[in-house]
Amino acid sequence: MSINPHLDVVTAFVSELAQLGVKHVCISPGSRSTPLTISFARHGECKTWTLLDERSAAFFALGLARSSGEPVVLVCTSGTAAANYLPAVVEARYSRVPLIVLTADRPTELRNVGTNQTIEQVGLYGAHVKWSIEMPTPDGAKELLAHARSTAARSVAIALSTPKGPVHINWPFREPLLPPYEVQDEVNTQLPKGLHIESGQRQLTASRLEYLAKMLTSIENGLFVVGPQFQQELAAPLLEVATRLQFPVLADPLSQMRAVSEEVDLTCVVDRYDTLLRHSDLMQGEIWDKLKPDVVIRLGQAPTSKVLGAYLSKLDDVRQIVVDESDEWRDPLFRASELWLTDPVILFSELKELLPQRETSLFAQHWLSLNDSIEKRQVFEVEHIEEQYVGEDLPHLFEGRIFTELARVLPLDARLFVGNSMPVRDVDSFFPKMHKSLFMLANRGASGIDGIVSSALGACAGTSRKTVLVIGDVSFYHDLNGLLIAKQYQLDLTIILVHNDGGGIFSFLPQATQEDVFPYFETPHGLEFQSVIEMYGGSYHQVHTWSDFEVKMNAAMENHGLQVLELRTVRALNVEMHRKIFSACRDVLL
Ligand code: TPP
Repeated sequence: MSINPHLDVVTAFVSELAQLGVKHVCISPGSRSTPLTISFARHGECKTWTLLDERSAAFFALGLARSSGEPVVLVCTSGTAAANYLPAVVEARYSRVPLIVLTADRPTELRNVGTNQTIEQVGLYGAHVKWSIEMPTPDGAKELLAHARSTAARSVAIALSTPKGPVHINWPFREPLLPPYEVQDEVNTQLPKGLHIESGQRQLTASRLEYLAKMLTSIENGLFVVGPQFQQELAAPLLEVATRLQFPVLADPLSQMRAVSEEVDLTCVVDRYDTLLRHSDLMQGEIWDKLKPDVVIRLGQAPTSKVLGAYLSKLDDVRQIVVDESDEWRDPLFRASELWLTDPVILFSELKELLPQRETSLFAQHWLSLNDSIEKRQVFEVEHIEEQYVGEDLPHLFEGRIFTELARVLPLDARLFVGNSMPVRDVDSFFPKMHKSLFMLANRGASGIDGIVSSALGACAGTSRKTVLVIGDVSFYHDLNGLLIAKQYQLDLTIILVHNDGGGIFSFLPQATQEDVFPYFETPHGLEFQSVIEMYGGSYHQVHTWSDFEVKMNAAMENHGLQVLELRTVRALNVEMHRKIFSACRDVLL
């Protein structure tokens, strides 16, 4: 037995994680976590990321795990270090991202007795983790090696089982944590390694599938609504089913069904529902009847568009089916009449083989031709709205146009990360459906404006694909710390910073009319970000026109490192432009 028992147990744990294919570990500095840090650093099979700020580290791990679909490990010391993981753990829980959170702790005898840097860590993340366990304090007992291996395997299995999500393992370590010692041979030789985990997705039986295929074929007017979901492979089978059935698909930009490869049929995709449905006063009489479905089939998280949510709520006499791989209740509208608890990729891949091609559908034509007319009008308005402000001494780039421009200039297979607040709403309203495969990401599990820079850096860390983040200035400010990761690891992230000096979204809300209290919401800060960006080794460019934007974006796609393109906009003007564009599109409905 070694003099110091920690490393044997932790090494057994770490080597089991590596055997099971864990590739990335994000380590923040601290003394109590020394056995974990040494073990990961020396083991050599996992890529280690040294990240100073635990809050940012956890969001980075989240971005990395979401974009790869594989579990990422976090390691930190005891105390508030562990508490700083909470926001990202919450996001991971609600957006189903696999994280393995390892927090170091003092042994039980040193808790609740006034010991320094010791807080209640057992169960720290509450219901926001799928599983949590406290390890026994390593004491040299050989059985703990087997337990450590088994726990590592179990943490991977649970993080990856449906629905994916975070797990927490609290590690008590008794001093001395050092000096360094040799790992005993028996850790590597005498125990079973690499537990094989056989697991499957939920699947329906052949007879149920046949029944559903018949049932779907008998529906005249069906409508798909696909909210945020991050399986790119769902687009092809689902859109094929939609084409066969002639069911329109209202596709959230985060559904991965707006920007797809050439071979995927986009005919049924409706991308302008947010503009169409916001005119709820016109949604009655003839238009309402023409667009009203007999059945709605919903997938993914709740759609980004508020007006789409309101529309679905209004369809309270319509049969609504929720398809989900897990039995978490994805029905915030309480309108579901059926739940199909099955893996959507498998379901639609199998269904498409069973469905005949429907010739035409008047219902689909109504949706798609209206979508077409709105799109034409909206594209025209977006291109011309700024002309109304020429001559005014204000920056007047229209924030929504970022996404029509990006649709053109983003290279094939790029990743587009959108910040919460207006970026995610603008991508919904203005990003067109197109044949160019892109991966669209955002933190929509809990929709925080924190940690977005770090999450986007995590998303670009695991790939050679170009990654672009669109973010508001308040969200950018919130996560300035995250920029260090770009400098440390020379990550190629291009950030489009929409600087309207405050929370622009609040100017759209009724709070904007309450002048005395509005400053509590809009929070202008007067910050200039150039020097901070440069401090982190980034290059900063202001953009003044759209041709300038294109030139700088193209250059950014060629260059390396952190690049920030800043657009200065004016909150009040931005609201006015959005309203003018939406109201011009209203004419299409009259
Ligand atoms: N704090 C967190 C952590 N998350 C939140 N979602 C909020 C507060 C509430 N919130 C939503 S949007 C927003 C705030 C404070 C303003 C964001 O401003 P900015 O990032 O500049 O984007 P803009 O509204 O200008 O598009």
